[in-house]
Amino acid sequence: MKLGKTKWCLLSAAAAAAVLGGCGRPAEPESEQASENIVIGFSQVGAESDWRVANSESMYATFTEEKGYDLLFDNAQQKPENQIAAIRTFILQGVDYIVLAPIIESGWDEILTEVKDAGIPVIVVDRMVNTEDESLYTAWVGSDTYWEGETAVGWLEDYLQEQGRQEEEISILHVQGTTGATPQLGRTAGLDEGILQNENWSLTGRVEGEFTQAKAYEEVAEFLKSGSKVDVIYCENDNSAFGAMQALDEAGISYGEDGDVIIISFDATRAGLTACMEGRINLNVECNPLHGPRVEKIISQLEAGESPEKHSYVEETYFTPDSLTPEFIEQRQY
Ligand code: GYE
Repeated sequence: MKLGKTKWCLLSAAAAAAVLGGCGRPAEPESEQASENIVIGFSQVGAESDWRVANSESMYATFTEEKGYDLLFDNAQQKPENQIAAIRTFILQGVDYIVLAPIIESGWDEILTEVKDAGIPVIVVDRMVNTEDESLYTAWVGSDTYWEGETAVGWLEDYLQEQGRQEEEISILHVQGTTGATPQLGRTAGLDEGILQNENWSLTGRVEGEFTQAKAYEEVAEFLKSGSKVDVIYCENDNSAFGAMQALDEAGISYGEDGDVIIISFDATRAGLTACMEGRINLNVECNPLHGPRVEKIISQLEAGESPEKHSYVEETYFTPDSLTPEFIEQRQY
């Protein structure tokens, strides 16, 4: 069913006419008029991490022209205002669907109301939006980052117990992701709860890694200059773990299975799992970026007039060095 095409042409003409102040029907490019495809405007967070690159690749690989889609991809470069501008452009272009991977949870009510008024369904993917009114988006699919945080903390409790360190004072350095992003909120909530529950654990520092290797490296290197004791570095994604490890290497501090500092990471990308298999990362909690087919399923349901589930969570697991082999890592898609 190609309902999308008709709506797209009508809306793009109307929207563009509105912008031109109603002074006549604007010319539409040939290719747009002829398109039978479902047009998707995708506002992506950025390219800050290996996870994100895998996520973008999954969207490109799913929404191909051969399969009947036109994917308009916008990279917001980690700036929320860029996402708002991209969405406004998608409205003017009269896309059939807007897919939004929001950088942060807040600040969506106004623009999503504009999208709703334009009659375009919004599918939120990966991170969540925190809106007054849930009817501002049609469906969300992503990871349970609160589960991920709790899982990491539960593992750390067990690991310290196994090592007979359950009574020891444990100093944790926290490398946080982008403030206000769902994976930061979920993973941080797990750690905060763990610190409340274990009175021998304390936060020795909290730095902003912004989910990138470069920022995490800079912040951890700076922190290490203080000479404070660090037993655990809780990194909110693989790339920030790489940055932290780089800083530890330079400071001559050992880490991982045979080292002095326990490294916890999230994502379980190939590079992250390789570091884990080598014993450099002690725990890697999985976060699956392959959302293209999941978003496609939601779009197919909408095209068929069905109602997709409002929120769907991806099932995930976690990895430690002894649970990994090169063959296993090789066959993973990211
Ligand atoms: O963990 C991180 C990325 O939103 C779940 O964003 C995603 C996170 C992922 O930059 O690597």
